[in-house]
Amino acid sequence: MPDVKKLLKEKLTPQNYDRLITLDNPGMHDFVADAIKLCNPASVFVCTDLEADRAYIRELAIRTSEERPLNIPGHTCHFDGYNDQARDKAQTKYLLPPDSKLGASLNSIEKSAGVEEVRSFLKDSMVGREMLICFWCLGPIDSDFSIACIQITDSPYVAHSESILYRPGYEQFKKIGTSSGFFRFLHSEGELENFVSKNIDNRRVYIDLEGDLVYSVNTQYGGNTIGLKKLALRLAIQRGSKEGWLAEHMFVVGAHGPRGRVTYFTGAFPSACGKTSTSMLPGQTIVGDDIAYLRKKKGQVRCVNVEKGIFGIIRDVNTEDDPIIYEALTNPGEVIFSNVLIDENRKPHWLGMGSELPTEGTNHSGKWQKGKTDVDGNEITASHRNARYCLNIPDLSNCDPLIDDPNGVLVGGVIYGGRDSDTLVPVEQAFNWAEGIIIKGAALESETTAATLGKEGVRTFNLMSNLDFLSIPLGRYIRNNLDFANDIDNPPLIFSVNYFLKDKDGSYLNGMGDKKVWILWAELRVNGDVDAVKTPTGFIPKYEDLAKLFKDHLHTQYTQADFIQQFAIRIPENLAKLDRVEKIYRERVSDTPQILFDTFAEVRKRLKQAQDKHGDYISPFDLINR
Ligand code: SPV
Ligand code: MN
Repeated sequence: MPDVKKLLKEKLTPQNYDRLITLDNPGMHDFVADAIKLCNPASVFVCTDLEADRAYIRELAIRTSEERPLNIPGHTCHFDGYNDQARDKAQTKYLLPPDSKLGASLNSIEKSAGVEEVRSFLKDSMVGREMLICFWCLGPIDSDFSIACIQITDSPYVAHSESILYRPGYEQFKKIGTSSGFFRFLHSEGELENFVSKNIDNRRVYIDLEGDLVYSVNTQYGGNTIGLKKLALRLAIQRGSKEGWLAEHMFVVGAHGPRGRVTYFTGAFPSACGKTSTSMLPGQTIVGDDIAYLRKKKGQVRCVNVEKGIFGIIRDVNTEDDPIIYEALTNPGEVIFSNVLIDENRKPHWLGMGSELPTEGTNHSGKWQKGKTDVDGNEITASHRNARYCLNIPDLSNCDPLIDDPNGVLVGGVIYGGRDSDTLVPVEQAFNWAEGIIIKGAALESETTAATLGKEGVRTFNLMSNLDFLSIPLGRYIRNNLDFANDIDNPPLIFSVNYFLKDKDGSYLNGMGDKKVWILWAELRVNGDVDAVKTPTGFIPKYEDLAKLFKDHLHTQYTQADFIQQFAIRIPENLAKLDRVEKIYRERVSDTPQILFDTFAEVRKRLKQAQDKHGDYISPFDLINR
């Protein structure tokens, strides 16, 4: 018997060994054997697609105190360490082989040194613990979009989260036979103290693009550990680039237009900028809220949600702004809360939930009472600003019926959004695909949020909201996006949205609910139902179309003054944005396609011509009929 099978036979119970060997995939067996040798677990559990196996993982999460049951059946709460509350961008790196280049914007480490370092942290990391071997599928099962994945982890919380977020993959693994084209993830939370990762200084997330492999260690926060989420996105961007499809940080929503028409939109927004709430807009249907793959099929762009659950920000989920999620979070069903406040009755509370918060309880800092401060003297909020919930989309009443369609859904429009207080109008359509990719997507900026470690509120460049996850040079990524529509007769329309425009006093110009109108206007545009006003940067709505949408869908009166204030073209701010972003491309992105600079120059020229004619701030009414 070859060494690998011998080792597996020694370390696994007969049942678990059979489960693994039934999948006749030598590359997968090698990966498992190597992980066992390295991490040295006390036992190994192989999870199949059976409900009983998922139940075992849920129970293990409780037994190990990684999750605690809450007062509603099916609800549990998990805490990450006090300093382990978001994605660690600094310690997430590509393992770079000699002679390969990713460009200065991508964080990398020389491969042999990086492998040695991360494996030294993984060495014997699972002593005394159970290793969980899980199989999941990215994308709908049995589809051109599907990618089989194996996750090895010692965290039942990670495995439990994945069982909610992804489709089962054991049967899918049988279908791929001996192929090596699967993604593999090895995670250990490392040494624990009070059930959370102790050695945060040794937190590492290292990505081996050649091996379709990601190592993650000494961390529990989902964005660092749930392999199929942002770690797989990095592997998929590289694979899509080789195979001619796109892997994007995008929601997918079915927008419901007149006469029962449904038009699907994908949307890329940086974390915590209204992405989930756009995918959950009242009256529309959700396909996904975070990651989409786009492929061309028969001359059309189609896409899938690679997930089937939501790992969403819980802050501000309340009956008014997110009624469907609030309902799911307050009724029986499978939900994992993370980093919220738990009271003595095992009830979860979070910032912005719309009711008064208790003054004491348990949160990510341990025992908490109002006014508690951390070692730096900063007040600790009741729940963390990046606290999350994890639930199944099919459990929601607004789940789109095509969520699992192996052919994906037809993409009518693509939306780019960001947190921008002073530049872009609430919604605008790009003149064409290339200009949309360049001026809406590649020029995307956003003010930072609590979803990553570091200061909040700083304006940062984030092309296609995908910068954190790019695994190919930026110029190549832009080129791929441009070329994607080359052989498509009617590519999706591209829009920008901005929900965060403020007046001079710093108050938001729009209500949270207004985004529904912007999306429904885009739906009408995709279907050629309404005209638009031409601006130097694209097409914006006509006042009367918005007034009707506000009246019909939000039952509010939208005034001409609102329209002028929100849709004024802000020439100095738009020019400054072009300058800022162009500087980044000139200085930091050596492979920027020339068409990006040419398009910036063209748009700058149009802005300046409009400025000469109308001044710095142009009312949309001044642009009509010209
Ligand atoms: C995001 O931050 O974009 C998320 C959550 O969707 S994470 O898993 O942290 O990436
Ligand atoms: Mn995300």
